[in-house]
Amino acid sequence: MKMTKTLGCLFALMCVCSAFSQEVIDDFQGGLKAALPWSWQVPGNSPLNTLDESRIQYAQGWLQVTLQSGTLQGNASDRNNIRNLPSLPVRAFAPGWIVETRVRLTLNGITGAYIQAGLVFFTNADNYFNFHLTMDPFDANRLKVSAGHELSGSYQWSGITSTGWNPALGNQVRLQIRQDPQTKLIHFYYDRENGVFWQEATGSPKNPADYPALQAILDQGGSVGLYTDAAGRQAGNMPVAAFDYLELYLPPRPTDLNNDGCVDDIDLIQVLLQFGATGPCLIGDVNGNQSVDDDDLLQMLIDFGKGC
Ligand SMILES: [Ca+2]
Ligand SMILES: [Ca+2]
Ligand SMILES: [Ca+2]
Repeated sequence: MKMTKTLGCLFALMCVCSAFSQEVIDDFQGGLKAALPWSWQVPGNSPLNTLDESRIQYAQGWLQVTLQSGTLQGNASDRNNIRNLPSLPVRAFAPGWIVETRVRLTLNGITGAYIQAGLVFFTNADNYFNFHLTMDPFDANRLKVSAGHELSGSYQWSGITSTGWNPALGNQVRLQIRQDPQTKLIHFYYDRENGVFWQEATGSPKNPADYPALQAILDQGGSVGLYTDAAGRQAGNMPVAAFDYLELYLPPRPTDLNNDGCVDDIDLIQVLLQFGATGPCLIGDVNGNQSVDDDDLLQMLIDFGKGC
C-alpha cells in the first residue's frame, strides 16, 4: 500500500517534470518538420526573410545549404545580410538546457577564409552567439571549432576553440552546448566522430555573463538556429554545409509555474497561496524540497519578470 502511494506520487512528480520541459528535435527528413515553428526571419537583417530556396536541399535526412555571401558579423553597411538562417523561437529557460547539431562542411577546394557552419542563438542581427565548425586560414586552413558573440553590433571572439585538424581527416562534427544546472557554467563540446567521442572545447566552460547577448536570450527568450557564413566569398566554388538534425532540450525556469514562458504574479501567487505548506507535489515548491517557504519565495522574486 505504502509502495503504491509512493509510486503514485513519483509518477505525479514525473508528470509535472515532463510537462515543464521542452524537448524538440528535427532530423530534416524531407524538409523542416511542419509541426515546429520554423522561421527564416532574422530581425535587423536585410532581407528580413533569409530564405533562398535555390540554395537549400534536403537529402537523406540532411538539410544542405550551399553558402553565399552575407554575414551577421558586425553592423557595417555591407553586413547584416545573412542568407538561409533557419531558427526556432525559444522562451526564457533555466540552466540545464542542451542544444546540439551534427554538421558537415564540404569546402570544395576553398582555402583562406573563415568558412563557418554551426549553431546560433539570436535576438536580432546585432545580438547573437554562435558556436561552429570553421576553417582557420591562419592555421594552414585546418578545421576547428570556435564561437563568437555580438552585442549591439560589436563582434568578439568567445575564447572557445579546439586544436585544428586537416579537413581530409574528417569534415563532420557534432556540436553541443549545455549549461550545467548546478554551476550555471556553459560547456562547449564537439565530437569529430572519429572514435574519441565528445571532447570539451578549449576555453570551456564559461560563465554566461561573459556573453551578454546569450545571457539575454536565456533570460528573455529569442531564437536558436543554424548559421552558415562564407566569410565574404562572393563567387566561384562555394562551400556546402549539411546539417543532420537540430535538437533542443529547454527546461523552463522552475519559477515559471504555469509554463507560459513568463515569471509573473500568476506564478508568485501560487507560492503565496501555499506558503508554509509541506509535502510532495506542491506546485509552489520551486526548489522541490517538499516545503513551500522563503527559499521558494526568494527564487520567485529573483526570477520575477524574466521571459515576460
Ligand atoms: Ca551584426
Ligand atoms: Ca508563468
Ligand atoms: Ca521549497
